[in-house]
Amino acid sequence: QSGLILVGEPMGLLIAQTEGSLNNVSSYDLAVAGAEFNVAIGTARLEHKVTYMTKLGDDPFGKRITTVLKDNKIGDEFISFSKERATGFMLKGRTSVGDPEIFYFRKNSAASTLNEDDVEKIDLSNYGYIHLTGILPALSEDTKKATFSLIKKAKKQGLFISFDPNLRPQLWKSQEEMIQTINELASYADLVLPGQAEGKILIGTDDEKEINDFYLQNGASICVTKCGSKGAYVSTKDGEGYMVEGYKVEKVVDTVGAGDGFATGVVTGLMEGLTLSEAVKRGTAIGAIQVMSRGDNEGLPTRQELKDFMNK
Ligand code: KDG
Repeated sequence: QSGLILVGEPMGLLIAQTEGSLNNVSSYDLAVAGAEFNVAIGTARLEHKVTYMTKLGDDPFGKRITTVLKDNKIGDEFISFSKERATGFMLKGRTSVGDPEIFYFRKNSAASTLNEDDVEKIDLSNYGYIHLTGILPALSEDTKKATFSLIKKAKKQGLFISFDPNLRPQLWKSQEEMIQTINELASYADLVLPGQAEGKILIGTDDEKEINDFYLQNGASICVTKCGSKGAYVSTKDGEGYMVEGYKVEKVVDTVGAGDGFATGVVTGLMEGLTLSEAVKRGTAIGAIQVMSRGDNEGLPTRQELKDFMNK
């Protein structure tokens, strides 16, 4: 009953080989992306039982994603293929300052058709943990309903639910709908993992203590707000509150995926029975390792790599 289950949209990822606007880039490296997918890979690299559910197109991106799942020994029993719809993909720019430019080709993708019937099929009794993000409900009305029915089912069955808001304003019809949906989903979670900038949008403040207080009052038992290179601020419903310092990174290569690395660290830490502060420390370590790598998941560490990094 200890495994982790994730549901989300994986995509082909084209990473620009040169800096500058995506409109002008002419060569790309091909990889795969997806927030929940990244967490699945990170969790599998740390040798945990993990299953990932999605719908893929019957196309080269879809096939490549199934290969990555197999190579990483991620459970794929809930993967289905659509005959009519394609696997989504995205372009990612290259930059030496701030976040890279992102452009999605995912509207009406195969994964956007995941619906309540699909998640109804999952037998959650084999899992102790579920990790969800705010991306899945942003894809379509179907995925929004599916996310709610899944989180409610997980709650009823007593799984430990972690939730990362992962705001993607480009995917929502309106900012209002985004805020309302994300905060409502967060109310079912045991652990909420917002970023400071997300707090500003979701509740109107980037003060980490205020963000955590909001999500604790909203229903969570733990809230950890990511404060970039400073680390992360932890609050629990028992009244604890403390900062866990981050790791120094020599050179930030690409910020995308840092939050997924962080979630991987915290969730696997809790799965292994580490203390909350140790689990969050692991989160900051994997987040730091992630920003040093260009891909969204290639840099995710094995157990030995993580140990070496944390001991350095
Ligand atoms: O968190 C990283 C993700 O943003 C990336 O891998 C792709 O899922 C993705 C998205 O929607 O941006």
